[in-house]
Amino acid sequence: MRQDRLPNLIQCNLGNFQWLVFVNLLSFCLFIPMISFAGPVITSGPLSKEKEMQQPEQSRLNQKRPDALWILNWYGPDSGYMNNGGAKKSSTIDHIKNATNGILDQPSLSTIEGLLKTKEVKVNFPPKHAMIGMEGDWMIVNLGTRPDAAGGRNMSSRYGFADLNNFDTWQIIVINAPTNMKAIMSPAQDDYAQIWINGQKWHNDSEWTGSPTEVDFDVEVDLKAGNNVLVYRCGESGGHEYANLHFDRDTMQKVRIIPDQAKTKAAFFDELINLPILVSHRGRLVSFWADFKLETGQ
Ligand SMILES: [Ca+2]
Ligand SMILES: [Ca+2]
Ligand SMILES: [Ca+2]
Repeated sequence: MRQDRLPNLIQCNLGNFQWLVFVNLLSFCLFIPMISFAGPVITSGPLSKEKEMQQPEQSRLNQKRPDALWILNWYGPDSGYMNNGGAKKSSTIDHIKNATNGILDQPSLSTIEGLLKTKEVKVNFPPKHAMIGMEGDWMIVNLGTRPDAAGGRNMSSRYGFADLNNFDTWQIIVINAPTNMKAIMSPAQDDYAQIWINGQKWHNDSEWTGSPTEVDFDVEVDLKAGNNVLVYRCGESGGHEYANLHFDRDTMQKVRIIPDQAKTKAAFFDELINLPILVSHRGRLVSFWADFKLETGQ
């Protein structure tokens, strides 16, 4: 039997409706592998010390995701680190550590204990590296109404500027998870992204992704029951500059992320105190503050 006759024979033996069902079924079967091979998820994190400044080994996804649930409200220093000499040159220096006399550093800032220190601890960038108007305090960092707001320059716009170059920014969220769980974290940055969660580094990518909604790597991360702190540093050299991030929709249905409505530092810490009651690792219901004392042994 010639192969090109096969569809005709099938069509003869099937009515129009069955034929439609057959075609739809075939399309669906072909679509499943397309979903499976959408791109690899990085599952090898967190990064070991030796790999902290290395590029991901996976190939780039290059996926534009305008409809993802981009996180637009963050918390962070009231200034970027200016005159950084270019994002790559600056990337290996822990400016948070230098600006807090070692009271904080980037990994410890991504812990509840470190985050609470920002109630008091100032970030003192030397005058040459401070933005105009910097007080060294911490503030709500808003990226605008969309991930591609401000012409793809939300590292500048969050501080009221149009288009700065050669600087680093840090932005923080707290992710309140109901249980220990995995989540898929997806950054879109220009230029250099470094991300820590709960004291460990999970992502390092020295290259811009291509657009404010373009994701190059999906990274599986561990969230623990209760509060998780994520610190997202982005280094800018020139041109566009943005630091966007989303999680998978399943995660977003389960977790609560702050800052939510907070417009001030004080309101952010009010949101932190009022996060949902959690089950501690000792198996009893405790409030956030009791949980914090358990974890820190206070
Ligand atoms: Ca890309
Ligand atoms: Ca850039
Ligand atoms: Ca710029």
